[in-house]
Amino acid sequence: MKKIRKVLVANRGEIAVRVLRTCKHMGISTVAVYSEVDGSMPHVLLADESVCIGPAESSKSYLVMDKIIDAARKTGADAIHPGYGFLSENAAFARKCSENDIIFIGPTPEAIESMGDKTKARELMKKNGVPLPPGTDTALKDIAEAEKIAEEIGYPVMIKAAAGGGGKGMRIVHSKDEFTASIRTAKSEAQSAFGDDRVFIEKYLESPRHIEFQIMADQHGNVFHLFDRECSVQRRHQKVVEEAPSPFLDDELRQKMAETAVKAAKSCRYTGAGTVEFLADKYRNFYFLEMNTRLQVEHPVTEFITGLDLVEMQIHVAEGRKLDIKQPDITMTGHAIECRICAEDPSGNFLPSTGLLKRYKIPSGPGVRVDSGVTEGQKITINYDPLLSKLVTYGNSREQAIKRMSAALDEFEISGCKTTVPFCKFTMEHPEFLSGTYDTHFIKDYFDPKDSFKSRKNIEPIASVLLYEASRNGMKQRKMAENVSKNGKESHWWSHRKK
Ligand code: MV4
Repeated sequence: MKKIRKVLVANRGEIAVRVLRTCKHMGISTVAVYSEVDGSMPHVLLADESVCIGPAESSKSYLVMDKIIDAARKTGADAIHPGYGFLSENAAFARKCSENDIIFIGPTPEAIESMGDKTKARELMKKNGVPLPPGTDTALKDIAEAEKIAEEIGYPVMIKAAAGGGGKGMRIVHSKDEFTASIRTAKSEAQSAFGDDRVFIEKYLESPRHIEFQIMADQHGNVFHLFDRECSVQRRHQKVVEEAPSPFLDDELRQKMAETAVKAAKSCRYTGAGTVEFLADKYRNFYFLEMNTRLQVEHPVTEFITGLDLVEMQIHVAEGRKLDIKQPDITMTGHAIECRICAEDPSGNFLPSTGLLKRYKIPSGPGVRVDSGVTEGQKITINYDPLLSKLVTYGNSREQAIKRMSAALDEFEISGCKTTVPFCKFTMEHPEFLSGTYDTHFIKDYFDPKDSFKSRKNIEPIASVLLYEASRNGMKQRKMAENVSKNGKESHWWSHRKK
């Protein structure tokens, strides 16, 4: 057991601020690292100490292991928290930390490696009775073998890169005659993206839901789950809206998936915070997708429904403490929703949006949490991930959490770059989301940039402008708009499903 006295946060933006906050609550000294363009970022101002680690390019700063280690040694930090992204799932970095007698606040390098290689992960899951989509659990040897397997499992199939994850290097193949070309392309993409051309095949699950379970495990063999999160509102494998608990699960299925997630974590002797991702199909079967060996962006929704501080738990585990809880002590209450507020333009295919953050006024109020990584006056560039902040709301019910989210989105004032706020607002109002029956095709099926902001179909034009304006500045106009639209045609602009 080694008490951690000073933590260096090897990250930037909202997650760096979030980790620093818990360190402060725990009386732990803090060190921030920053690139030459990040000197006035909130995380630098919040930390007790800070070290410049180089130019704006991540490859010359946040991703340079030796610079992070040197900053820790120079400031006497006894632990490093990697956040997510950057070096958070880099086994070599975890190894380098321990070689320098610095605690890596995360899992062992071995756990990172076994879950990072998707074929190794599948073999381990299969051995431990964790359900997988039908397919191969080893990398394919040659195209002939691959073709035979694809025939056996039946089209459509999904080709995935062993070194991939998060959707990188994935291809859907709908028929035999597309297969050879697709495998060849998938292999060359995997080779250029990961330096590893190994691929495997799975049965493609149509319209699945993406449901994940939070895991927290200590170094004494205790593994707990902290319930589930629904992450099906995704765009090109980037989650946009997440919620906990999933509206798809009932108690029975939740228990089954939770036990499976704990089994998956135990199979790789996992320690720390991790997430087991599943896909669930419309027959309520579920399948292991991958395990993320880091704290996830969307962890605040789990913190809201369990009342736990996941970063505090990570630090306790990293100190070697036994988690002094039993599974039944971990309960879930209420409902939480997270919207990722990104500098992207939803009406421009979510392409990154840059500019100067002229106005940045965050919402607040009962059940509202904003994990913010930026301040007014800051330059938004494409140097880094476009995530500006996470807007998280909590309610005693899903409906209350949604209402609070919708109101908080109205209150959020951001100008100087486009953001995903209007898309999140669209989601909070969409019947498919409101009913909880959405799946991973939600954005593809329902979100049409042309329709949803400028003019809403089948509603009198005046009402659509008022509705749009009302959604941006307050109730009065909205009431007017709704009255007008009530007298107009009843059908909603969103009632068509594009399928
Ligand atoms: C799948 C799938 C359907 N069938 N695998 C893998 C990475 C993760 N981010 C999404 N992944 C998926 N894997 C099988 N066998 C569906 C997804 C998936 C998805 C795929 C394409 C486009 C968007 C998606 C959103 C969520 C899940």
